[in-house]
Amino acid sequence: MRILELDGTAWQEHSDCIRELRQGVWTAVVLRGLYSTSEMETITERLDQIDAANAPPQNWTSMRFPESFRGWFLGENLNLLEDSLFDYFEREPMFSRNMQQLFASIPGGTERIFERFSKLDQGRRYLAAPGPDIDTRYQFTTLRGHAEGGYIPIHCDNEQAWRPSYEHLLSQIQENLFSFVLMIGKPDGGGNLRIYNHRIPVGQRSTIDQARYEKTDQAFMKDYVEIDLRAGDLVLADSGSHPHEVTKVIGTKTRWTMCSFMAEAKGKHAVYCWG
Ligand SMILES: O=C(O)CCC(=O)C(=O)O
Ligand SMILES: [Fe+2]
Repeated sequence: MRILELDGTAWQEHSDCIRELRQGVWTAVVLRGLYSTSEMETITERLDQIDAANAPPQNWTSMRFPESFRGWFLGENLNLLEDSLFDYFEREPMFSRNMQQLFASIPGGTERIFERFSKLDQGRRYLAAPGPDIDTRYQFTTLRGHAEGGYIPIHCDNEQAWRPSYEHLLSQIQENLFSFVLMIGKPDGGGNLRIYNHRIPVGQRSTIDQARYEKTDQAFMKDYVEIDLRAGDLVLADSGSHPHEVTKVIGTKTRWTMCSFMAEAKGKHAVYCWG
């Protein structure tokens, strides 16, 4: 496994590193300090407030992870939606407005992320995946809170695409998914992204259980890297094919992140994002 760490202005010399990530040269690319600590403190305070009183006009749609994960979303996670996507696209404009308000006063807002990606991907455009009707699009991300003891168990993101809610999106994208995680509010401990040194190529549809059994469970579970993000750092990961998990959050501070799934458009002219 190879992790590329880009500090300061080092990213300017890596205009091709996201293509390399998709090709398997890198398992993950870490962008240090994409936002400043104080910018992330501002967002964390706003999120804690939204969380304390989720009331109009900040009408966020929220969803929960399965109960034992002690996590929730602001915005809607495609993986957990019903196959009909009933009303989902109608709620997208409100979601985008809420995201804009959340990042108000932060120069560039969330566009800072996608502009940087574009520069690391030979100028490819990054945008919300187009929906089934001409003026619709997918919600481009989700925000996630994880409380004390919260976690995400081991999985590969490509598995999501087998769900009925992905049916339309799959007709728009190349099949290997990747993702980013922006650390907004770092918990006191834990809550790290742990990536295992194993790759399940897209299309293979073998399960992580099979991989664990083949390598022996112990050998598999010991062979990983943990990405330790500070607030304002972002990781791009080949999370479609690498098994990964989020380790348990320690302490009472909420782990706040923003996370999108991404894939090249069918014609490879752009990269589509969704939450
Ligand atoms: O929050 C993270 O670090 C990873 C999230 C993740 O793996 C997922 O939502 O699929
Ligand atoms: Fe994941």
